[in-house]
Amino acid sequence: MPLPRSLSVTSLSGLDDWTEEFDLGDAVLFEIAWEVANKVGGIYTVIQTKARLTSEEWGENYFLVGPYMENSVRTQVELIEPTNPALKRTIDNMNSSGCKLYFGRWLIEGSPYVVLIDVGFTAWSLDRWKSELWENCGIGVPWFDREANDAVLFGFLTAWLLGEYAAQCEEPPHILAHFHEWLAGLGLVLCRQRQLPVATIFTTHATLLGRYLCAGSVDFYNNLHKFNVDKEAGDRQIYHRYCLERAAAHCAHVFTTVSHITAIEAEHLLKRKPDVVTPNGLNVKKFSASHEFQNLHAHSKARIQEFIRGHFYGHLDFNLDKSVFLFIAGRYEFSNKGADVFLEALARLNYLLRVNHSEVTVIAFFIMPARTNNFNIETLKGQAVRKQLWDTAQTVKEKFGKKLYESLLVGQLPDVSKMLDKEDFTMMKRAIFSAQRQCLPPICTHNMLDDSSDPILNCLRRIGLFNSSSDRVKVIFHPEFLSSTSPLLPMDYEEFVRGCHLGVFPSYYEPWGYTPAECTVMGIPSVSTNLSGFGCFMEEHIADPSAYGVYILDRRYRSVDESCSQLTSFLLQFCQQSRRQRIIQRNRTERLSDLLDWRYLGRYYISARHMALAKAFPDVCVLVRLHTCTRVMHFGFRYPRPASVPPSPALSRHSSPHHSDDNDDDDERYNEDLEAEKDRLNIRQPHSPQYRDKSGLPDAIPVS
Ligand code: G6P
Ligand code: 1S3
Repeated sequence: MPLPRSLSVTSLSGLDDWTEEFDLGDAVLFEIAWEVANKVGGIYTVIQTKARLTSEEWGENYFLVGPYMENSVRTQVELIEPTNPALKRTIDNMNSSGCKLYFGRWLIEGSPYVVLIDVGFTAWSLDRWKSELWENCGIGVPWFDREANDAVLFGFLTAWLLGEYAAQCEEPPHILAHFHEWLAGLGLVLCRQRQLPVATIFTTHATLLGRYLCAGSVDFYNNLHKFNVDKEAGDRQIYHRYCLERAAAHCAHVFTTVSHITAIEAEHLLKRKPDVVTPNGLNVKKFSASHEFQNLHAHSKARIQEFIRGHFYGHLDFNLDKSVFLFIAGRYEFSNKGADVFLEALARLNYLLRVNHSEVTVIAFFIMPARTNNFNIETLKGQAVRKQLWDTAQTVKEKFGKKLYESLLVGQLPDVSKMLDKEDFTMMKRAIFSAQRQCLPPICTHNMLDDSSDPILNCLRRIGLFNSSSDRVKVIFHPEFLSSTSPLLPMDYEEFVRGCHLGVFPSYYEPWGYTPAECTVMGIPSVSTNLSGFGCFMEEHIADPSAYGVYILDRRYRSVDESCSQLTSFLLQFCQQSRRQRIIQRNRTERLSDLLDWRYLGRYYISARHMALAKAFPDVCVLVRLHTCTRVMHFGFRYPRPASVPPSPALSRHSSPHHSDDNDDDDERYNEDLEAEKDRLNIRQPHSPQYRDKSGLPDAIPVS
């Protein structure tokens, strides 16, 4: 049931008080992105997870607009007739003018309506539209850039859709169109150029130049103010894309981005300061019993352990129960995502664990898609050998069990030496022989197409991590996203994350960074950086992030070498934690999930929408304190240090744990800590009004 769509908002935490009220009436919200029902990267996650909240707010008047991708539509979208009469006429008119638009419900939480545009169907208009773009906006798009060509088609078609919709409405409509990222930005530019009655918002999730510059060896953050942006874009042959992005940012009534760090970047590279920072949220699932996520961890970990047993067959000379699973995952941008720093830290960690004769073994997973031609034989064989050993053990167990049972039935204790016969031993020996291996366990699970030039593989060759017996750090590179239907590791990403111990995301360029955020809501500790939107956000709102399992690496004020050392020290400390310490830390991590829920973070989107409506339709919507529009907003709350952590980081056992598994005193103290923390939480229950800040966020102390 949609909520009444009144735009009255008072006293949002962190936002200035503004008390205007206006009725949305016939207003409709179009949210436009290339990743609507089309999974490419993080923007898909933003839109998909936010849909429920936005649908609740806008009800029948919320439409997502994206490209028509047959495969995704087949599995994710139920095609239906448009419910809104004006939109139905719009789609019919466009379809009878040579376009192909589909209407449906996207089968995700909130089941929002989607308008999907087949851009290829209208490719015959590309040249004409490109000329128009050149004549009206002075932006020339070269023929060979397929992505930019798609952006042109998508832009013209979305502008056509909005213009046609406006024409089909009986009363002058109040249309709000929210465009995400440069690929969708041209639609916004055309709306303004054609003076359509549309309030526009442009959100950038990363700047094009930022991404390109960081991928090279540039000291990006120290030179932000110095870049000659036109030249840099031209040098990288992305000038036309850059123009589209910059035009969208400048034409928008309201310009937003996902973090403060990207706001600064946008100000320098796009030459407009964002009006609002809209941090990315998630749909947080709360379990009724708090230990349930811990059970899920144990369950998923057992499945990863099974995979490890197969992968390392013949070399299982380490204790799986004392193994720690680390992982990095995401788009394969080697240095932007910090895979370089992670690998270097792993090499150093390997050395430290070896010289300290540690019993801990670290298994580091790299889940980053690269060009492959399927799984390699050795990896598949590993799982087959494991299965064979398992089957042999089951057969012998059954025979053993039967004999044991028969012996008990006749009231005798069995003669253990006769329980297994020669045939059983032969079978077992054969299984053991077939599990011998002459080579080292593979690093990579797939056949890489660019093996000799792959940055991860080359780095591993240089630092000498080859999964040899003496290595305490083993590496598995899975160059494909995970899937529950994989014959190798049949787990989806969420299950995999839950089964790991620590996500490591030492990114250099990361406007937000969903991966550590996802870890947090699943109660899995993670490493992020003070150059990522997420890391900065957590640093701002948590007094002692590492105590909560949110390790923030300094990549801003330290050299690469120093950052590697810091990461090594985080990892070493993490490896030295006892199981009990890890459990306590996971509890704390999970407690932060409210902070990342769209229920709270969605307010920044609401605020951006208000501003856009107030700017575009000043006669109907007036912001009493319009100056809020030009401020980058801040939250007004901060999570305190957990009660059990001493105030000085030097004494903080949780942020710098270095205790052995056998230390009962420590375990005892941790237990007491946990109890103390529970007490503290009881007096600060979510429903206890004296501890609620204006945001309504539980367990948060307002900052004065
Ligand atoms: C969860 C489970 C425990 C299990 C633990 C393992 O907390 O509830 O039963 O012992 O995970 O934790 P670890 O950090 O060693 O994987
Ligand atoms: C971008 O995707 P990316 O991984 O290329 O957008 C994401 C969603 O806003 C953001 O989390 C990420 O940092 C950006 O880099």
